[in-house]
Amino acid sequence: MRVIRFANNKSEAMLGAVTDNSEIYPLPYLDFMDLVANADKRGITPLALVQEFIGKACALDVPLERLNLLVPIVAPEVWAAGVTYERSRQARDYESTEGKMGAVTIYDKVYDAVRPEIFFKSTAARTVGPNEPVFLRSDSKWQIPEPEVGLVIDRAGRILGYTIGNDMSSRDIEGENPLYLPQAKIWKNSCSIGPAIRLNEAVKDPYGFEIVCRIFRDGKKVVEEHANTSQLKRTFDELVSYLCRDNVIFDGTVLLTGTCAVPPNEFTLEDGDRIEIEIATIGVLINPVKSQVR
Ligand code: DO4
Ligand code: MG
Repeated sequence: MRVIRFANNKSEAMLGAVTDNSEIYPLPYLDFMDLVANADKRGITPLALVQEFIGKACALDVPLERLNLLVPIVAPEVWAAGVTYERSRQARDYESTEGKMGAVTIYDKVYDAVRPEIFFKSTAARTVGPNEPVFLRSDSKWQIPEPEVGLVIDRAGRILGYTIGNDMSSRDIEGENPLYLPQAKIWKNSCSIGPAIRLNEAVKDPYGFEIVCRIFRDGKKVVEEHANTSQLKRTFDELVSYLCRDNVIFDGTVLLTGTCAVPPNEFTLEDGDRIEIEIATIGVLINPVKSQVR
């Protein structure tokens, strides 16, 4: 069972449930956290509440592809974990040593350390949803999408569901100096999440998500990378526990869990590209790429 947000024909935001048979039911809750709060009040899981509701409701007569999907949760904050996969460590070693790999880097150290890398990624105002453009930085010549599993958590650090995130990154800015990380990671429209949230209780094995990232240019596929959350160095609970430690966390925070699919080193995004990130049981997050208009 997945939860989506979509705009109805009066352009009002609605919450919806998508069953494993792709039936869509509008839900009578303001947003995802309102659904969770109602389930908590009843002492049942969000999945049980949705199932109870759709047992008495009528499915929409519109396929998912025809809905105007919105960001599935207006996350007050998006945080991200880094170097949680061997592939991310290799890519960072490459960009920070200008390809002269060999010496031990900070990325090697953080990959092996007990404490994970957790950084601030985005706010609601900088985060876009399905089909909205992600922007390129005007001062970077090497930019890529980072396809990641996103955990939707509450203030207590409960993992409520799983979504897809794109942690847009500037490889040359981060490679020049790791202290530039906030500039390599945070700018207008540099984060995308969606298209749906798969409820935690509807996920059998979160370490079995297959992630596919495709990038299209002039209608042709120019990148296709595959990865799997079984390759994660750390557990999702471990990442959430470090994020929450001695911190203030808001309901509906999203934690991106690191990238494991990196385009070839010679690749950089261009205006007009289209990024597709797919996790079969969550959906396909599609975003066009645009230069910023200054
Ligand atoms: O260390 C910098 C960022 C790492 C990251 O975003 C990732 O591994 O996904
Ligand atoms: Mg990342």
